[in-house]
Amino acid sequence: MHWSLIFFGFFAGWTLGAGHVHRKKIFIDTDLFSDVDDAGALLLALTHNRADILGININYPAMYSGLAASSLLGYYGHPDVPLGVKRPLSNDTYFDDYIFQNGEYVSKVAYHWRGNASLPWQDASGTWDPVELYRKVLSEQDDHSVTIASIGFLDNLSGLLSSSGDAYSKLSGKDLVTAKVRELVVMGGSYPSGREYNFFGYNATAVAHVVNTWPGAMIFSGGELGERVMSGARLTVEGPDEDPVRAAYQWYT
Ligand SMILES: *[C@@H]1O[C@H](CO)[C@@H](O)[C@H](O)[C@H]1NC(C)=O
Ligand SMILES: *[C@@H]1O[C@H](CO)[C@@H](O)[C@H](O)[C@H]1NC(C)=O
Ligand SMILES: *[C@@H]1O[C@H](CO)[C@@H](O)[C@H](O)[C@H]1NC(C)=O
Ligand SMILES: CC(=O)N[C@H]1CO[C@H](CO)[C@@H](O)[C@@H]1O
Repeated sequence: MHWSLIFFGFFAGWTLGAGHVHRKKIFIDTDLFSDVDDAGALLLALTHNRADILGININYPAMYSGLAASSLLGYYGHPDVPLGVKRPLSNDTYFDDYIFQNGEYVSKVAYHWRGNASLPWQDASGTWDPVELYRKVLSEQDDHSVTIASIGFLDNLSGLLSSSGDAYSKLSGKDLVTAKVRELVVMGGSYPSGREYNFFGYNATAVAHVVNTWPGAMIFSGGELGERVMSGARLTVEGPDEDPVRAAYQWYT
């Protein structure tokens, strides 16, 4: 993803009954791999008292992305949140061959915070298949209760839409989405027109499939919204020394 602004939008937007903290049920689909903003988004989501994180899927097939997410989940006190990673798992790490200025942070967060991870070091084979995880988690939720936040590529969501009934639910992927999902919030695209990385950068066919066939409400947060929003500066200066996302911003920038 490129901007975590999307989170401010939907955390700020919901209503509270008097005295009740409504915790929004959120499933996050992220490309925690290259740009550090996905780490910033996970920090916000995992520490926000009104977010009930049901699961995290990583839509880039990289082992270290899964390990880093596992470290973040453990560090922020959510070791039980289930985690999926797109297959086949590779040992790819990010190399910035576009402007050569940005550093790799994912394997470093995974390594330095491996003590907080539920996964064994250098082995992400215990993570879920993302489509299976979507099906399991959605089948267990109340109807129309889940917000899916997509802050990366849309391949796994495309896979969910194409899935058929399984041990978790007899419903097809589309019917499962219709029954359980309240809204899909997508950081992707540019509006009214343009070219944005999450849409063209990996598999545009999967993007078109999701955008054209998703059976419920969709909200799009375009690249233009976050283009000039620089995240992480204050965290890197004032954040706790031991915070993994603070370190991620330092390594990346
Ligand atoms: C994360 O790991 C560090 C170092 O092992 C440990 O001190 C800390 O308690 C762990 N945090 C959590 C939330 O498990
Ligand atoms: C990734 O690296 C680990 C540790 O060196 C190794 O066990 C594994 O086979 C590698 N996986 C791939 C797909 O190359
Ligand atoms: C891209 O997405 C489409 C639609 O989901 C899928 O059929 C195709 O296999 C994907 N291509 C790659 C290279 O992953
Ligand atoms: C459309 C697509 O690429 N879906 C993928 C989502 O993730 C699962 C699990 O890794 C893959 O098997 C699918 O191919």
